[in-house]
Amino acid sequence: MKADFLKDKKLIITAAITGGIHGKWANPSMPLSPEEQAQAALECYEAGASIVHIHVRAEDGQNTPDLKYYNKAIKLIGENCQIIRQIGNGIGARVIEHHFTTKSGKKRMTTEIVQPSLEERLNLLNIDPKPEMHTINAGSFEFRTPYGGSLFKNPIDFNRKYIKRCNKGGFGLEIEVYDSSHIANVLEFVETGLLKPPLHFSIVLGIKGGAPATMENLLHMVHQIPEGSTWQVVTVGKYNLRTTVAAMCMGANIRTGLEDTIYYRKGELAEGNAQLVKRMVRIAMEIGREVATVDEAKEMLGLN
Ligand code: KMH
Ligand code: ZN
Repeated sequence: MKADFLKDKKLIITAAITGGIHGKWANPSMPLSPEEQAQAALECYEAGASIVHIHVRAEDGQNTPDLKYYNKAIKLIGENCQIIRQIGNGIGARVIEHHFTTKSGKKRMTTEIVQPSLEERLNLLNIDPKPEMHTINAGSFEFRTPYGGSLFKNPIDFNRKYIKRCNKGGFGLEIEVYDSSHIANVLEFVETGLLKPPLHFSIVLGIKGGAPATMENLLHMVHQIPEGSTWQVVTVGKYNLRTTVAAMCMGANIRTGLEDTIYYRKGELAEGNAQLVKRMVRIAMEIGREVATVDEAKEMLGLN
């Protein structure tokens, strides 16, 4: 589709408040407990976000597929405000430390990341109370992080099953694509009628193993998504702000939050998620993009 930067569409802001891997060791303001997440979601909602993208953590601060944390976070967020709750179905990964002593007696440590099983991911569809949206990840690739890499498995049969159950359960879908091949997978689902447009894409850039964060890659991928889709760019790492602002100028929605960037600017950690949302609202006002309310976002995304 064309990047329709001349259309006056309202801007949907998603706050990805926690993320699946790094914790307070990376940024002390990262909300980890359900209570902290509910507070962060409220602050982001008050700042202008209409969607909160969620991953949860156990008491040890590590990622977990345990529904008790999801259930609590979803409930508390819903009690605080009307924000649309979106579950990242990748769940995330646990960082496991391996300590050892070298032959010369030096103490060393390596880390590896361990991802949840597909069964644990499917179980997210049983979160109670029900969130409004789920995220699917449209293809498999080797997801490499500073803590280690592992295959991020998103087989076509798993996605087909997940989408079928989302359709049946009345959940909205956000579709994360990390490369052009993932868009091709989505188009197959459209051809078979499993996915019905308009679709809602996140073009994810900057993850090692996926497409690098360049404007060429962004435009190349935007041009492949079906006409009438909504989209946003999710850039992990140092080009997060530039590509997000570029996407906003191109008529897209935007996502911000500590999942994607722990920094406010180079060398300066973000004070929290709301600070990042507030900056996006200021930029939107400067370029004449009106921020969508939750009701407007629901209408634009076809949510009940
Ligand atoms: N941090 C994202 C790029 C999901 O939400 O399901 C990967 C992710 C996927 O967390
Ligand atoms: Zn996520």
